[in-house]
Amino acid sequence: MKKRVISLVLTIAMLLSVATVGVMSVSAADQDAAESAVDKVIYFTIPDFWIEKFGFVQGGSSTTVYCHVFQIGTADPDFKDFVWQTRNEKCTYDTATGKYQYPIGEKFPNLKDNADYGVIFSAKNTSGDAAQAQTYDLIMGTDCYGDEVYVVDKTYQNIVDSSQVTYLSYWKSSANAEKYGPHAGITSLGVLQGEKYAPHEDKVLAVANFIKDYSANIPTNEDPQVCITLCKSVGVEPYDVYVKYSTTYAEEIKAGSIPDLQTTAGYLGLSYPPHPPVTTNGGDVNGDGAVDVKDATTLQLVLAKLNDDSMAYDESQADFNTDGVVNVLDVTYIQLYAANLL
Ligand SMILES: [Ca+2]
Ligand SMILES: [Ca+2]
Repeated sequence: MKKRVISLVLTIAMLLSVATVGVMSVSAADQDAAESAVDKVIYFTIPDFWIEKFGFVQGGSSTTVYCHVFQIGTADPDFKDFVWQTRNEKCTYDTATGKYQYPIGEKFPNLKDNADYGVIFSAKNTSGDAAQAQTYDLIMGTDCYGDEVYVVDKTYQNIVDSSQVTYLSYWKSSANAEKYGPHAGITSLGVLQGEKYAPHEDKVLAVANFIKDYSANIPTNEDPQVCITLCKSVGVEPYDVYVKYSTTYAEEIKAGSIPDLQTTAGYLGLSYPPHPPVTTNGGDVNGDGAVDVKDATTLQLVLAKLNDDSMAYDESQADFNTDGVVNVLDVTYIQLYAANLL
């Protein structure tokens, strides 16, 4: 009985939504035009603590606000970025709303829905002391159009230029705040900074790039080593970083302009040449509740056909490395596992 009531409600809701779509489609063309003019704008407000600290005037002629848009990840040849704090990056102040706005749809008509971008707002006094402040890299997608960026009183060093202090900023809409945030990046010293990777970004490549670009900053006698800690904080497997590095930068490695594979394996705490990580399953071959060296011994005897019927042997536990066959590799991996080497 209850089920029927629910489905009736759903049917009514569906009818209503169909009706609404029907009405909307009449003026769809008009709406599209209006949308591109009004909604493809992003908003910004100078935070009070910037006004106090730097002497900015919200909406005042002595202060200019700029919006810098950049690509994250794969370079799109259609993307043309503007020079920092130049005319095309200027925001306008709307006295009605008390907000700065940047016409992103007009300045960047070719941004793609399935690509990652970043945005930095900055404010500058154009008269007097020329004080300026800027936000830290904030990830942006085309679904951020119409949303507003706000600043919090928390700073990071600029990843590219460590002499610059930048303030963290976020999107106001909760959906955008969930998806996009202060961009996670690796500093030249191998420290993870920021909060999020962009939706289409390759985290494994980011760590590989750190090794390529900043090997001079990687001490080899530290424990735990920089790259191993970095893999953990970024959430990637050292082996995957090794593979990405070796395939992406094969030419540079061959030319000797960046660390060779043996050095890189060392940075990542891998043997050389490294083995792919093993997925393990089972292993309690003798069924005594633990996976230890006794299981390796049992499996060895079974494989050599030296076991007798009195010996406990559970075949379902024997393919320890999950490669589909039971053989001497499983003995080896159980031994490594028992010695805490896996
Ligand atoms: Ca066992
Ligand atoms: Ca196996």
